[in-house]
Amino acid sequence: MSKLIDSTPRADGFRMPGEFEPHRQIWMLWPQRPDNWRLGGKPAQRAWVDVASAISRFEPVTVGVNHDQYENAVNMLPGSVRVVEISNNDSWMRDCGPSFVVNDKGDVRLVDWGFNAWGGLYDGLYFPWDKDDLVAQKVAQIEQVDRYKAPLIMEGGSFHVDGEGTVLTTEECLLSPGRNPDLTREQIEEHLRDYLNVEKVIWLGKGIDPDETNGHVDDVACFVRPGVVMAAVTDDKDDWRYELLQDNLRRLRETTDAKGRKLEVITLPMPAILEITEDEAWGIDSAEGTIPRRPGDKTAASYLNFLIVNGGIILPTFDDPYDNPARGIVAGAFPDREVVTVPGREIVLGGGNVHCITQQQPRG
Ligand code: KQY
Repeated sequence: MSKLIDSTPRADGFRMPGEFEPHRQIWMLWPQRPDNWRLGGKPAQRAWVDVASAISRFEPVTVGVNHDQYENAVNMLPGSVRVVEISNNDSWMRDCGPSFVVNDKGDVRLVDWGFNAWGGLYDGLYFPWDKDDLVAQKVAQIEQVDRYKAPLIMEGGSFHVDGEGTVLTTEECLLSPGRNPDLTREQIEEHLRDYLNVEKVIWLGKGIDPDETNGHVDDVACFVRPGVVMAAVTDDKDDWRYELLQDNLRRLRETTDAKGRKLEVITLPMPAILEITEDEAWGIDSAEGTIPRRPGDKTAASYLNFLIVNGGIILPTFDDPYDNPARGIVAGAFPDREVVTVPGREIVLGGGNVHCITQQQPRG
């Protein structure tokens, strides 16, 4: 049975673990919507198979899928992947899915955030999003874990925790008018404290995709382990992202975490700005209420959008000269994990990457 708990993780002694802590499994959602994924989602489905196969080398994977794609997903995915029917509007499990929390006894519960497709009717990316908004509740039922409903519109890609009381996020996203316009910064911080059980909120400024997620942090910074963060940078002063990435770097170098530690910051280069080609844009259906994709549109390609799994890292690459240097830096930062690369272009055409399409469930 999964109960809705009328309390908060903080009050009950639950905390969200860092992504680098041991997992029970990874959750994903199967892509299919033709106004976001080109050619009816077929190339994206192949990319999902690559990602799910790479993860299953390290830990179990469950993929939620709409009724009409159930059989296809079962046939395309490796037999080791569990496929369950979860109706959804699109495939961003990081964002519409739950955030799991654990206590010292090993119990696991989850937090169900409000989801409004990255900005609702203000600047959201599609309408409706009602199926996505039920995904966390369905995961709770499937896993039989109790659920907290947070009074906050927020996506999993908009924050990272260190598991020791610190959360990293961006002002651009969490203070955006399309999410919680009635809440002050202080009230948002209070909710983060209560539902993630953290003491310290580190506010970065901006992310690299203002029109997509309003600047999710998971493209620009993450925790490697408590006290150590990785931050995306570019050397190219003509790149529009240069200044905002430098600003984030300054903030990280100047701050301390919940334990009072100064952060060690490892920098990771960005790939060159990756644009949608005419051919790629042609394959995407145009639909009212969905932001159009045009040739020349810039994507949010970033190596930082990798996923940490048990014993491994799943790193997107882009046929870019920085692919190998980035791989080397990530491998050096995580010496006990094997870095497995997957092609990231097809996923980023839809607006995110490996981290955005996955959600970890801690072992507890
Ligand atoms: O977390 C993400 N990067 C999701 C982006 C959603 C894009 C929808 N087209």
